[in-house]
Parts: sequence; C-alpha cells; structure tokens
Amino acid sequence: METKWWHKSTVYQIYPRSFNDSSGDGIGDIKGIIEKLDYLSLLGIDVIWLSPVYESPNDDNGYDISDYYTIHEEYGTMEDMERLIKEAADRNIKIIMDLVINHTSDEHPWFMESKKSTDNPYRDFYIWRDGRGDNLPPNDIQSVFSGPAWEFDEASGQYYFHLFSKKQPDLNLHNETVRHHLYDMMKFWLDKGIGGFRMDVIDLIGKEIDHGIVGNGPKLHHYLQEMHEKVLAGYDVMTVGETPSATTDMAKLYTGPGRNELDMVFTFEHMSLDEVKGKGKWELKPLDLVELKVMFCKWQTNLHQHGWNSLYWNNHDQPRIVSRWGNDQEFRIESAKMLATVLHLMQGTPYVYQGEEIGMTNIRFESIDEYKDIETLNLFKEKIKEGKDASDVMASIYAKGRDNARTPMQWDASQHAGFTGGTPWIPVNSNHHSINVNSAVEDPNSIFHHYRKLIAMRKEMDTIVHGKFELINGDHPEVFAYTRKLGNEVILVIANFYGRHPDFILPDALSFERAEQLISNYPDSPVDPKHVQLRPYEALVFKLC
Ligand code: TEU
Repeated sequence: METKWWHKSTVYQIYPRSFNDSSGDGIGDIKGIIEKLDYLSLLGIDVIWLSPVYESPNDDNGYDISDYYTIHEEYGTMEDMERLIKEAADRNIKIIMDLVINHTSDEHPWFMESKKSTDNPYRDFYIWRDGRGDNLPPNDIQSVFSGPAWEFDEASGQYYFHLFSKKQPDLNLHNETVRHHLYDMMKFWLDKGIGGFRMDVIDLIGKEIDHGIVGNGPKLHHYLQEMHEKVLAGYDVMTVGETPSATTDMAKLYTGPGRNELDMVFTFEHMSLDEVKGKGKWELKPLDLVELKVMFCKWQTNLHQHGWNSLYWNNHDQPRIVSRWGNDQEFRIESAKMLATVLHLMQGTPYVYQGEEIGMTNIRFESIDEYKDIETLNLFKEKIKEGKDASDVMASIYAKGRDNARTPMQWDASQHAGFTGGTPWIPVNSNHHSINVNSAVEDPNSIFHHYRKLIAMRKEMDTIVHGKFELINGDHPEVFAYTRKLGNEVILVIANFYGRHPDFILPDALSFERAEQLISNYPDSPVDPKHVQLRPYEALVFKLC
C-alpha cells in the first residue's frame, strides 16, 4: 500500500470548551488553543481534531450547529481560527474539523424555514412525517438521548425526526440540494487550509426511516463516494468517520484502497465490551480481556492491507480509560502507560484525547446538578421517572457519563488547574493538585513522556506503521501480547492488564537471538522476554533480531 502522511501521524483531540480559556469567561477558546501549541508540539502530535467551534445554541455543546460558516463567539472569531490553522502549520500540525452533517440545530435557518409550512422550499431538507393517529409518532425509533426520536410540531400537524436531542433535527441527505450545500461548506473550510474532517455519525446519512433503517442505509457508500468525487478528491487531506455501527466488513468498504470514501473510521466494537449485550451503554459488566484481544485482533487482521484502523481509548463521549480499564489509584501511572503502549504499537492512526497523555481520571460529582451533558441529564430524568434508585443511576453516570471526559484540562496545581482565571463552565477535578501538565512535563518518568516516546517511535519505525499484527498466547486471561512483523524486524509487546503477577512464557515458535528493549513502564524492566513474571500493569516492548 502506498504510504500516506496520515499513516504515520498521531492525532490529538481537543474539546475546545474544556481545553484552555484565554479570556477568563470560564469557557475554553481558540486563542487558548494557540497558547498551547508549543505544548502539543513537544508531545509530538501531527494533527489536531477540533471538536465543533461553529455557531451553536449549545444544546449538545456544539454538535448542534446553527451556522456552519461562523465561529461561535465563545470560541473567538474567524480570524482566530485562521491564525490557529497558520500557527499550527508553522509547527507542522494540521487541523481537522468536526463535520456534523447528520443533523443541524433547530435554530439553523434551514430548519426555521422548514418549519414554516409543509410547502416551504426547505421542508424537504429535514425528515417530516405524519403521525399514526392517536397521538402516536410515525414509528417507534428512539432517540439516543432518551425518549422518541420524533417531535410533534403543532403548527403543521407533522412530526420531525431527531436521532439525538429534539434541538438536533436530522437533515435529509437524500435531497440532492442538501448534499450540495454541505459540499460547498466543506470546500469553504478546506480552502482555509484545514487538514481534513472527522465526520460525526457519518454511518447515519443513508437512513431510510420509513423502513426502520438508521445506520448503514443502502445509499450510504454511494453518498460517500459522491462526496469524495465532488469535494475530497481535490485536496490532500485525511478523513475519519465516526461509525458506531461498523463491523470490519463495513470498515473495508469505507476505507479500502481505491474505494474513494474515507481514510479511516472509528469502530465502537471494543468500546462496548463492558456493556451487557443489547442493553446499551449504561448496563455494565467487567471487561473480559480475552474478548478485547480477539476484537483488536479481528480489526488488525481484517483491515491489514484492506483498509486502515483508527486507534483510540478515549474521546469526548467516553469515560477516561485509566479509570475504566486501568487503575486510577495505586497504579495510575503504570496502567496509563500500559494502555498507551498496547494501543500505540498496533497498526492504524492513534488518537490521544486531551488529558489522556497525563492520565486524567473520571469525575464523581456529588449532585446531578453539577452535570452538564444533555445525555446524562435526560437519562437521570428518565430513570427517576421510571422509579429507579437515584444512587444506582448515579453509579452508571460515574462509570459511563460523558462529563467524565469533559472536565477542564489540568494544566497546573493552581485554582481551576490553570484552565481559566474565571469560573469554569464545569468544575475542575480536584486531583489537579497532583495530576497536571506542569508536573508531567517536568518529570521524565511521567505518563506524558511515555506518550511522547510512543509517538516518536511511530515516526522512526516502519514496522509500527506497516507491520503485520499477530496475537500471542491469545487465551491468556491477564496478559495482552502481540507481535508486529515487517521484513526481518519483529516488535514484541507484552502487557499485564491487571494488578497481579502473572507468568508469561513466550511460544517457542518465536525464536530470536537478541532482544533489544524499546520501551517499558517500570524503571528496572527484565531484559529477556522468554519467561517473565510481570508486575502490576507492566508493559514491555522488545525488538527481536
Ligand atoms: O456521537 C454519536 C454517538 O453515537 C455516540 O458517541 C453517542 O453520542 C454517545 O455514545 C452517547 O452515548 C456523536 C458525537 O461524538 C457526540 O458528542 C454527539 O452528541 C452526537 O454525535 C450527536 O452529534
């Protein structure tokens, strides 16, 4: 496969509201991001994925866009955005923007027109249907944020479809005019010099609501190819689709060489392994490491030379990985480094979510009133109405709520963690006294420097970029081990996922003369990988010759 620049890149996701506030209003902003570009440059990342900064009533923190062409004043101005693109480029960093085209805000002028009457020229920009009578919505599809996915509009007597909040009406992408407006908008941003797009729930744009099809509609790939032809083909950019419903077969369709759709997609399959099957994200079960290994192995193997993986543990919708599958107490540092090692040495483009590189942890607010996320607030209301115990609901929110990822970035030990001089829009985690960027950058053994090394290794070793993945001792219940092979070079990764001391014996088939240690997470790591007794969350990486 021809090597593309994004094969070797590491992406850093910024959730602008919580990254760095330069103005003192308690909300992060674009100037605040510019102030931190040298920090990101030190980390060594190549691309910033910027969550939405467009005009928005913020019902879903910017994922409800009311004007695609304007920067929200909370975040700054178009000049600030242009300066960010330029200052990032000066440091060899590209900016990719969030492309939210499954829906707009209900305050977008298109929707305001659409709502005016059944014969308004914009009516068909959205999905309007008659109810079934007896006050029943057109069908039983439910919103991701609780309740029916249909909202009744008194004035016209019809319902509109919204898979997320009722302030996020779904666009009708079967309407060619809608698609062409969106393509123009994409070109507007690409012409400003951005490096590509992260496409929000892009697997939904081919929905066929009347047939109950939401994800993976029959025309989905056709629309993506059209978008490629009309827009993306003209630019050297990267695209990553958020595709909650993707399997590896679908990922090959999205990302296969020569298909001219997307460069990579986000799988959700590994993220659902601690959920009770079929019960959604709030019903939890412990992670089974063997299942996780099998899942990664499937994606690594099936996409090798037939597509491209995105590698992630975290984003603004997921709890913090060190709290989720690591140990955020006694072994916070070791487990955060172990998780980073396992992820970053696989094949694909790694994503680091702000704060992950210093091992930021989940938050536990005492009261529901301190939570901000619409999904969390709706869930709480709904469950209490159903008669659920508040403490049980809070337990789910502590484990899976999206605000876990959205507390402000912890820059230093001062009040509000150096995030703002004002009052933060959501409280800072009180552990910022010990967990913060300042102390992580100063300490050569910090999680930050471990990420920095992993990111640098990817640039230096082709085996990390192109090597074939093989799982070893796949049924070991506590250890995740694999090799990456390219030509004569073999990289061996051995990682203990738990707090015990398991034995690990290398299979005989993996013969070698010399093992050179590349990176590890304990200061005095063993030098021979043939037979090791691992310490809690220990991760060892060797080059075998
Ligand atoms: O997320 C879409 C999605 O399906 C999930 O990530 C979902 O929001 C979450 O897991 C709920 O449990 C994208 C964005 O990443 C998210 O922030 C937005 O709220 C959503 O789309 C709507 O735009």
